[in-house]
Amino acid sequence: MISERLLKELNVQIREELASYYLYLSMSSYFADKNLNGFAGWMYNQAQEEMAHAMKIYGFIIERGGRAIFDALDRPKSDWTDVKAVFEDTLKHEQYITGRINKLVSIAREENDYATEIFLQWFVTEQIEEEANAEDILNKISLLANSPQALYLLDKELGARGSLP
Ligand code: OFO
Repeated sequence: MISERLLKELNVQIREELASYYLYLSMSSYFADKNLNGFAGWMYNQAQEEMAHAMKIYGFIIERGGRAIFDALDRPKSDWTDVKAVFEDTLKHEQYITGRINKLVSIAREENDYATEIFLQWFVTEQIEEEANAEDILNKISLLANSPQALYLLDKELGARGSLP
């Protein structure tokens, strides 16, 4: 059985992952509005991944005999100054989520809950990729130097990840 303290934090994490889903959908919509459909598709697919993260935790809570609680979500930010600002926010957000995952691992250790600690390892690894992806795109955006052609090519490249619904 999972401890009350850890269950509470895992439920907070479901909300954080759903908030990530909401934020990335909002970013996707921002890009679609600017006719950057490759960026929009990339963010839409990122949002889907966040929903999958939330469901992974939901499934784990159920498996361990706990009760999942779905808390209210705040309205996500919906406007940015430019493409770069969106990915700066993405990187900041992922760094925050990494901190949350590390906190969960610490609590699992304190509670001697080895099953939860092992479960969380997947998220530890995933966060390395999440931060690296955001950093990689941010670096590419820094090289654009206000060139519309370069932005068009990057939009095309990001669109390869998947399209809008
Ligand atoms: Fe769920 O990793 Fe991003 O937020």
